[in-house]
Amino acid sequence: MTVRPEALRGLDDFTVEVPSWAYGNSGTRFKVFTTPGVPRDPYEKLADAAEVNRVTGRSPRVSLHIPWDRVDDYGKLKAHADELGVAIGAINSNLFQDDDYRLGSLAHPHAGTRDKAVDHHLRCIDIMRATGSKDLKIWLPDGINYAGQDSLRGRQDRLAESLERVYAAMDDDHRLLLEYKFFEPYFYAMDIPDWGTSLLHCLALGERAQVVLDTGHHAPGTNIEFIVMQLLRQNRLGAFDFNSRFYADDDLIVGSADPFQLFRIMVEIVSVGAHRPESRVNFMLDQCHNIEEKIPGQIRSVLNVEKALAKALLVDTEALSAAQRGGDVLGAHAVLMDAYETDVRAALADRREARGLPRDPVAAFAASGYAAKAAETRVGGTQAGWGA
Ligand code: LRH
Ligand code: MN
Repeated sequence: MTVRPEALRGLDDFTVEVPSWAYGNSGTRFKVFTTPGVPRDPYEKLADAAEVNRVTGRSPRVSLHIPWDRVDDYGKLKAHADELGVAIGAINSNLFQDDDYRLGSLAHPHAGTRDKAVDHHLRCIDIMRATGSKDLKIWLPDGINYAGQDSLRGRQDRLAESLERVYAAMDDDHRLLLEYKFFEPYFYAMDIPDWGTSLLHCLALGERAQVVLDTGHHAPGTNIEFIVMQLLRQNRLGAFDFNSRFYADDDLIVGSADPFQLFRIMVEIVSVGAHRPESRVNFMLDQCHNIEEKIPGQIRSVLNVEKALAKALLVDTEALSAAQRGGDVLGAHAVLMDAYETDVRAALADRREARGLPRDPVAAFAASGYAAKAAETRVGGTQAGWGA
């Protein structure tokens, strides 16, 4: 299939949001590897994220995680972001690193602990106001490890009440993005294990509560694009946390483990125009670069999402629906595979060049000397990230 430039117009205003924590050290319970030049504070994380945007022209927002990105003056951090040409994106709360939350946070049996967790979100909402962020992203790590440990229904009722208090404290132009995960850090039951549970809580809260789909948070073999379709049908797909995995929540580079799955997800997105900014679906990355260079890893991730969307935009929708209507099983499948098997890399490089961007962003970053300069100048202090 030849790639007609006009077929890729759907890429014009498409953006990806990158996570501040991808630039810090990360690892597994076995080891956290450190590398020279890793950022030591949110200011340096933003600078690294701005490098990704400089060479890809596609990632103008950076998600923050609180307290990992705590600073004394969020107005100053916003001004720094403005100077770098990026904006502060979703504010992520953190309910998974506090001893008080051993038995839960927003769903905890004790009202005092729930109050503490709700209060953390009120602080996050203040940070949204100071940074111009419109999205409060809550991944609920709560759950239990043994049958009978707590009432499954009681936890849902307490969670619903806590979420209502957070939602009520938000401004009218704020969104609450609720992320689910089928296991870890608890293993018998997570309190928001799946898209259905997140959706039910969002429907109970109101219009501005939307579901976050993290591509690493499903049981192996789950048809994720089906969930994407269903959440779009309900108008409740608020955001993606893109990454990829072979087994569990591996947080690897999106599209590296299963590029065909990413393409199938983008086909559902394009089929209803949800790739357009007005859909307000926030396409975010949520990854950790444990062994590979972090900025090149982020650049490759943004390019993988761009490439998957480009292939999805090539699907001959007329031929597809004709084959589907006609019950032409293999014909319909072939239409999709034609688009997927089309090499769009040259067309994307041409598009970048036409927009004054490097044809090869990875090579452009390598040639910039940015990494060597960071390793040279970022001496002293404590590197950000796990184990910091
Ligand atoms: C939980 C999660 C969540 C973030 C964290 C960094 O696994 O996906 O989105 O808070 O990773
Ligand atoms: Mn996530």
